[in-house]
Amino acid sequence: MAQPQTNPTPSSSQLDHVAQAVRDLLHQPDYDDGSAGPVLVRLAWHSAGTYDAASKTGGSNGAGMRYEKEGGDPANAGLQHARAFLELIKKKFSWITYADLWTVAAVVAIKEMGGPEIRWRGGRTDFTDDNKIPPRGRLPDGAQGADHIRHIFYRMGFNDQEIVALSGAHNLGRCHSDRSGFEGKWVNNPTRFSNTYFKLLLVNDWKKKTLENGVEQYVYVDEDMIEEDEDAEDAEEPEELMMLPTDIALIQDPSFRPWVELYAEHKDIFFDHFAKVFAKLLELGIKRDRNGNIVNEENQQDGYKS
Ligand code: ZEM
Repeated sequence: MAQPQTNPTPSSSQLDHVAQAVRDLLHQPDYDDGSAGPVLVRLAWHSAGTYDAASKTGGSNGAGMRYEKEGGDPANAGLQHARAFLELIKKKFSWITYADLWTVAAVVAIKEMGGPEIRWRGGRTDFTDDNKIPPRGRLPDGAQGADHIRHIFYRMGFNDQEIVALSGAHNLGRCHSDRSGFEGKWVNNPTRFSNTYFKLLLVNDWKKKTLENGVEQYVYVDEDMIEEDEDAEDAEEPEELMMLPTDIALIQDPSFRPWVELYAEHKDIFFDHFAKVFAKLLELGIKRDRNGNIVNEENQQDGYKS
């Protein structure tokens, strides 16, 4: 029987160097809205969001997205950009595992974009082959509704409050038609972490729109703003904001909606709940010994030998 392997968590001075390197690469004038931050957050989320509590498989240990089996999953389209940004840091600090780097980068990025401090623990190992990578299909599909969201997130061990708090990450970044089929950003300033997403969900009149590619999403256009702009000569074109069907499900579902209302009104509560639930997300499927070192158990070693 193989001895359980452990990988010591990086020291705090080692981590300081990595955190600074992440902060240094966030500013990317030629990429999206000028920041690598949002796509780094999505990388960490998708690396962890494969977790299945029943079989204790998946999760952020392993960095399976380096392999085609997980990296080539259409659900992960676009995340190669995040991995390429972080490859520069991995080259400089080769002692850090990809699995630790991808998760800590999100925590640093969220803080740097104005979000809360999130507890992060290291010690993840990288898979050396693709045997332990779980099957595709565990990540959520934005075209679906509340039942689907619950099915996906209950599988990971989250409750309704945690689902809504996590969804607040859609304050960040945007959809790309060549990645997910959806198009546009949720909020006007998508590189600033805040509770605006929840406010917009509640105040705007969201209308279903079918994009040219046939994908359905919800949009909001401020009609007053357009009329005012017609008179203003060099006014910027107001960009249409969007919501996924799964985002709209949060205001239609009677158990999700009160959390949207709470977070829209109380930014501090949202920040506190988000910090807790994001830390929990990054620890899914990770078992630690008394010293905090990760224990790679037999069931994780065996994995999917298909
Ligand atoms: Zn997202 N997300 N997500 N998400 N997400 C996208 C983008 C981003 C869903 C989803 O389908 C999509 C969580 C939950 C859920 C981020 C963070 C988190 C996109 C656009 C889609 C389609 C991808 C593209 O085209 O590039 C669904 C259905 C979810 C649950 C119901 C959770 C939880 C997140 C973190 C805690 C972030 C930061 C982005 C923006 C990425 C970027 O590149 O700008």
